[in-house]
Amino acid sequence: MTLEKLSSTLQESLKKILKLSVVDEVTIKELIRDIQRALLQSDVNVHLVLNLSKRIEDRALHEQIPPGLSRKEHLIKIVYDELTKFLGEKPARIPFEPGKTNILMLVGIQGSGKTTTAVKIARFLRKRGIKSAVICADTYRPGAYAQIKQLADLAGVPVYGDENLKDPIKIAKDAIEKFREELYDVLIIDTAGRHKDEKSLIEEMKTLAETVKPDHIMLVIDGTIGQQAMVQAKAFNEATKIGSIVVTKLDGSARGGGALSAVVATNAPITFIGTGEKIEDLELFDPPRFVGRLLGMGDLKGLIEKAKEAEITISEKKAKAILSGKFTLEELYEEMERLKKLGPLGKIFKLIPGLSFQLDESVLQITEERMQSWKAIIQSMTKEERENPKILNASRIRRIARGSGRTEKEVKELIRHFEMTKKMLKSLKRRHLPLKMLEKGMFKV
Ligand SMILES: Nc1nc2c(ncn2[C@@H]2O[C@H](COP(=O)(O)OP(=O)(O)OP(=O)(O)O)[C@@H](O)[C@H]2O)c(=O)[nH]1
Ligand SMILES: [Mg+2]
Repeated sequence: MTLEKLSSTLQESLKKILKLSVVDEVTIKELIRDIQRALLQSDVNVHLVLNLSKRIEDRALHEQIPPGLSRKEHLIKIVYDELTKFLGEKPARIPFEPGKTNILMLVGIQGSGKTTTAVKIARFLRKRGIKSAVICADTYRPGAYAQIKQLADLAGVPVYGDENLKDPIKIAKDAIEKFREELYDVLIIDTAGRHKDEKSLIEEMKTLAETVKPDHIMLVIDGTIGQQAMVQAKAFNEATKIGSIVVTKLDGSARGGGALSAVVATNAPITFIGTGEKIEDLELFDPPRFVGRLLGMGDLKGLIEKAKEAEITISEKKAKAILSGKFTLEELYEEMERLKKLGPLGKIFKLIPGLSFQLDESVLQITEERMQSWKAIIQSMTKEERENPKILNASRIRRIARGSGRTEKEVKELIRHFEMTKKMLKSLKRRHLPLKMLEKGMFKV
């Protein structure tokens, strides 16, 4: 079961609960069985699943329901709480100590995403004012230096490597000396993934770590590999103390559960997750947010943070107004223009609480061309029309079409789109429990 499927299955199970008029012991047990099945099929380790479900069951059956909450709300909150506890309750921290050159070493098997992640992390840190560079200590993979150089150049990240040297230790030492003199804050060492066999790979990592003495070792795990993740994590952890884990490829078809079990196996937290092939597809791992998304609750904070990164401001007030369906045509346009700059709209909309529950795909198919056309149409409207599109009758539509050089069909399409978006958001506001819980401040936003 992929992460996406896990997410929709969990959402389905919770929706089933929301529809019931009474929640009793039978329904609680049924929900727990649904959750167990979904987690097992996503490769989460069986012992972990049993522990987790036992805790949910105990609390759901015996805990007193806090005042102001219905039994259903309480049950959903327990599921959310326990899943969050399982992954760590606080957002990850960047392993970085100011005032010195921090050395971060990435390890992991072939193709797990080390090279890509090294550059992604360096870029992530540089964006936050932390002077970072990458070091190519992979002397096995043909063209390893060329690969990392190309990625690093693209991201504006300094890189050190030597194609002619076969000794990763010498390369790492030279690079560290050079960058230390230049007062770098963080150096990220990309290491080899391919070797004669896994044993000799782990042996090389051990020697490298003993000589270079990194401040922090990150294990990079491919989020699509399932149960093997736990075995791999254990093997690396025995050789070199793993400080934290990066789970890559948590986009598309990732099962994710195996990687999540690896977290528990090594007792190391996840610091970052990779969510795509592009250099900016990296997120600091935030368990409450992750679980919120998994359960379809989305996260307002995620949206606002993303907006910040793209240097566009969406105020929390505005985001809430949009979510409550209180916005005018003009505002809809402005928001879309902003959101468009943040990358694929679909990705952004997924961050909005509850929206992933009932997303109408056509709402997201907004091309540059359509935006241009809408801009012209909105500009041809009177203030009154923009604020209250209900008054748009046939003759007004004809006038607007003529004034904007667009067809009447396009004008109608915009109005329909607006109404649909508004309706969708309103119905969410009315029916969507998690959103209500968000407002009550039950989730950290
Ligand atoms: N979709 C997706 N692809 C990723 C992600 N991270 C890495 N990849 C892809 O995975 C493949 C392997 O990534 P690399 O960074 O070369 O992996 P590596 O661990 O350095 O590989 P070796 O050096 O051969 O051990 C590349 O095609 C990357 O584009 C991710 O988060 N999402
Ligand atoms: Mg590599």
